[in-house]
Amino acid sequence: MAKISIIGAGMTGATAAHWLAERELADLVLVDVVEGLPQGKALDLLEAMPIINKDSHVVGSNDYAATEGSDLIVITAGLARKPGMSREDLVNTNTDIVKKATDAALKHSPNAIFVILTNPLDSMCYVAMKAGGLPRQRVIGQAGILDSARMRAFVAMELGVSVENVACYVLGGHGDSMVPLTRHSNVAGVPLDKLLPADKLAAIVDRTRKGGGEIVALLKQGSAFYAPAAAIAQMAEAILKDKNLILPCSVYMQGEYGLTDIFFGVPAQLGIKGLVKVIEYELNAEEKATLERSAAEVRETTAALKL
Ligand code: TXD
Repeated sequence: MAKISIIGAGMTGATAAHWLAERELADLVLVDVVEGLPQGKALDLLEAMPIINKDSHVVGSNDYAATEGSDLIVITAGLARKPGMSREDLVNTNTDIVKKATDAALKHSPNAIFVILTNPLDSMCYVAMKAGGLPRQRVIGQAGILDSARMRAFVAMELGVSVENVACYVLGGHGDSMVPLTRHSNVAGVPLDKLLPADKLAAIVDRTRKGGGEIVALLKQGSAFYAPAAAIAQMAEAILKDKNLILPCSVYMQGEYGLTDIFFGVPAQLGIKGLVKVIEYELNAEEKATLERSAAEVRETTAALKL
């Protein structure tokens, strides 16, 4: 059985464990700094396995020794912004957390692939890659699957079709400047702009861009976790089953889309070694300009990192 360790047993970490346990894909380890939290959630999840007839093994620990020999390390550890905390404070704190988590996890799993969720996502991927001295194949950030899934959900609702028929592609940084590619998105092969009037399509794009904020405003505390965690499970399955599945993920740019030295959301083919390759769409001038704006934002945050 493969082994996945999830660092950070909060809302997204524990929910990812839940989705993963249902897939019976790997043995699971939850790690957190809070005493008892990963142990309690892991035990509760383990006790659910007889009910759903799955043999996923789940343990929780405050010690990285439990992660020994993991194939995949998922980092969700981090703090959310608290009142009085600037975005910069948050970046510095999470940089420190992600750096230490990467180091500690690597000591016990020197060959693991890293999937990052902690925000600001694209910059935290950069931190993990640099801190671990990892090749780009082994650090992949989750953002695009979630953003694309939101857009798919909104299109399916608007048109009254199955989500299975809706393919949407959202590229770019994980922020309000993300780039929903409406021209490439379609329903059963029919481009979205043939199915939806321009104003409806624009409203869907806008709601997608603000999708994270919509959930935060409703929850009042914390942020989305079901969908981000489901995205982690999909990435883990693509990697561990060596599916060569193409998913929108944040990966380190080496010239693709004219971008270098930042993590950025692009269609990425995932297999057993992590990133196989980046898929490049032909973009028109307007799409290129939107992508460049998004890249500039990511570049700015990444350049300000205290590594
Ligand atoms: O799509 C995406 N990339 C995002 C990202 C979608 C949802 C959430 N996104 C970000 O993930 C969010 O902005 C945060 O930066 C992380 C985790 O979000 P989550 O909602 O899971 O936060 P929680 O519930 O606060 O959980 C974080 C846990 C919590 O239990 C802390 O005790 C733990 O992280 N934590 C640590 N664990 C291990 N090691 C260290 N150092 C540590 N510090 C905090």
